[in-house]
Amino acid sequence: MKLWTSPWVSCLVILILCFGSECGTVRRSKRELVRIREAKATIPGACATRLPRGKRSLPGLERRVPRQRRRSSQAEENSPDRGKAVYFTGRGDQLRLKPGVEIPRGNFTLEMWIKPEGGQRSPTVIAGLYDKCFYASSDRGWLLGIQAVSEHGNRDPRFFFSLKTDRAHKVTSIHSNARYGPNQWAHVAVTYDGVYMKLFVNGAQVGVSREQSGDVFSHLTKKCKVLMIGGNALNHNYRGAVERVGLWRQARGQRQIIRDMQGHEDPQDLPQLVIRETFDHPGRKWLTVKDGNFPQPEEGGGGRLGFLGGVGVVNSEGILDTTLDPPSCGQTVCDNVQVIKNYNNLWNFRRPKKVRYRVINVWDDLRIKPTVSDHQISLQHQQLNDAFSPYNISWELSVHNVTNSSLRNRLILANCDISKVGDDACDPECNHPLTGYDAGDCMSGYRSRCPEHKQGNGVCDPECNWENFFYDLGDCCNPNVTDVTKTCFNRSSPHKAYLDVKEVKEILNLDGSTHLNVFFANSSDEDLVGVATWPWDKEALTHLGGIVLNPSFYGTFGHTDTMVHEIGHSLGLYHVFRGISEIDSCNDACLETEPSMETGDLCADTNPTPKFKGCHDPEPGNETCGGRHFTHTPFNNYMSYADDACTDSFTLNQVARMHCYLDLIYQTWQPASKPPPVPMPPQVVEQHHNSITLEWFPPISGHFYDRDVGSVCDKCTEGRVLLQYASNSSSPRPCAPSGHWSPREAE
Ligand SMILES: [Ca+2]
Ligand SMILES: [Ca+2]
Ligand SMILES: [Ca+2]
Ligand SMILES: [Zn+2]
Repeated sequence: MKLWTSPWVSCLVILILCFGSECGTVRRSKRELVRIREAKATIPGACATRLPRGKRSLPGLERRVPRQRRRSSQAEENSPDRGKAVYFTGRGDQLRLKPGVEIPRGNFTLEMWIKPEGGQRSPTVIAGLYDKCFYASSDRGWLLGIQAVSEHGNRDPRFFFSLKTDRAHKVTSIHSNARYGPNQWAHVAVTYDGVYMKLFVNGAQVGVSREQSGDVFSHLTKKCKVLMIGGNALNHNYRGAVERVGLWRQARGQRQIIRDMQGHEDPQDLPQLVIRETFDHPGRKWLTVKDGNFPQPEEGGGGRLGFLGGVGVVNSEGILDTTLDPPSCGQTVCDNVQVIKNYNNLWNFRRPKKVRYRVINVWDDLRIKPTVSDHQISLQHQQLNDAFSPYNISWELSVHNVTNSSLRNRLILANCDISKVGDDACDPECNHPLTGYDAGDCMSGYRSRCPEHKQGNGVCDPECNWENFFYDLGDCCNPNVTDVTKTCFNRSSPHKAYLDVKEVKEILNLDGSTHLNVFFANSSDEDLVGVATWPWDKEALTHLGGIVLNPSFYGTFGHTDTMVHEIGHSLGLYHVFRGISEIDSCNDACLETEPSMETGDLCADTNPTPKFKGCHDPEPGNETCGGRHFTHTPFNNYMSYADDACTDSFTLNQVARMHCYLDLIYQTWQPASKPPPVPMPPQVVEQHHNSITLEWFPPISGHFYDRDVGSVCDKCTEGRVLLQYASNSSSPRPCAPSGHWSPREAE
């Protein structure tokens, strides 16, 4: 059905915040047959914490914050001196602070609300302090602006804060952690306290440096300093709105900045305030540049009322909130209900995907004893593809052979962190004869006697091989006197008889971005059959990612579904019993009472079930959060704990999740790299009597498909804006007798 002839539609491409789990949690799932042991422990040197399953990791939480912090907070809207937003055109409406105002020489804070348009040049200066006397050192002072971080074209533009004190030899620049959102209001603040320079966006500290020190300038050069907003003399001008600029002679702390952002003003702070510009009378404190004008009030600024268009939430500026939040029990955009429904309902999201995996087979130096046989590899490969091919996922095998007796002959502990060996607490996952029973930790009460003459006598004496005798004064870790692969229990010795999986992965150092790597661990713990890395783990695409399998449960009859199960975890699937048996408390956001895409395993087509190994519904038991009878439970599902004879399928929701994570995280494991899909249809964000504005969601990965530099913007108009025009559109609403449809009907 035709709509009116040529309505224009502007394409506003809104960028999404980073999805990466920069500060992600390290979580390991395993298909243990007996017990779950996932103690809380801090991984040294990383900001990662091991959390019990069912608990959310940080990235999901962090990503939800910006929406709450959007400008529309009550305090801000009601603040009497909120002032008005002015619009800088980028052409001759920059402002210079009048000479009478004393610009802070030392500590300072500059903060403001801004709504930058897309397609700014790099760099763009929003505000800056310049030196008009010393042309040779024109970079003295500081700048707040927008700069492309990528070297190719104008990609990945971010807010930056740069500073060069009069004494410094070079400039220091810090950038925000993610690209800016065009046409979205953001509160930006930069502070300097003589030691630290910091950049805050929407109240969050996103950059810090201590490269500069001391005052920004001295008394002597005071008269030379010029503060400008909206651009600079080099025409690096800013296009977009600015509101409520504050300049302080102190480095404000994060808490104060958040209060400023919310519009609260503490009268005690006011002596530190140099300027609070609300743009009601800009001519009082500011001068225009030569032949320039004052920036005009923003057209329709703040007054525009948005409306809901489908799933996206449109804010008061008529701009979609394109951050697709996961439910509180989820982690990423692939846990968003609407996204997964689209993957579920639209076949083209689930088009066949071929994925590479690599089996790491370690041999002894004589090449006699592989970790897994060719027969195992081929049988498992066949079974793997049989399991996944009905769901349009196929696996491409490669085998990486490593010849290394020292690795082959050592015990590899799949789930024991090496730092726990000999830490004076018995850790069952580290308890094995070849670790000397957790270096004695699991032998409490056992006291061996070691005659002094045997210590360090060049023979490894088992009765002396304990930590308190320094492992027989080194005898038992000396490869010249003993078979260290049997006797060396000292975790700090390079000859120790065991390794943890992380050490093995470090030694092998195999790229995790090209293949799903499959490692083997001859675990101490016969119960442990596999460990996987979640797609949101920060290791997922590194040499520390991949899955770890017990070779006895790999390519052996009746045990081939273990790998299917572990790969399910790698592709973002939880255990079907997560919502009942892997929750922290009955208040846990993941508790699954009814099948739901927002709780438990985030799949509505797997009924809630407790952890259970049988091939039938579990008998009524004592569930902590209300004793219930679980019926039609998904015991046949690969993500249950039933054995191979029972498991045979994934559900449609699970398949949607796996395809989504393959698009979101694992593009590089697939030989045919495609542009990441856009998970949502465009939404109507604005309508006038003869036009509507649609907004497109960004691609699911947040990364736009790379084209050759230079060709990206050949369709752009001035100012790097891309316009798209619709020539026809349709509506399910009936046609009015006049034959004309209003935009209302095009929603
Ligand atoms: Ca221990
Ligand atoms: Ca000895
Ligand atoms: Ca479920
Ligand atoms: Zn599992």
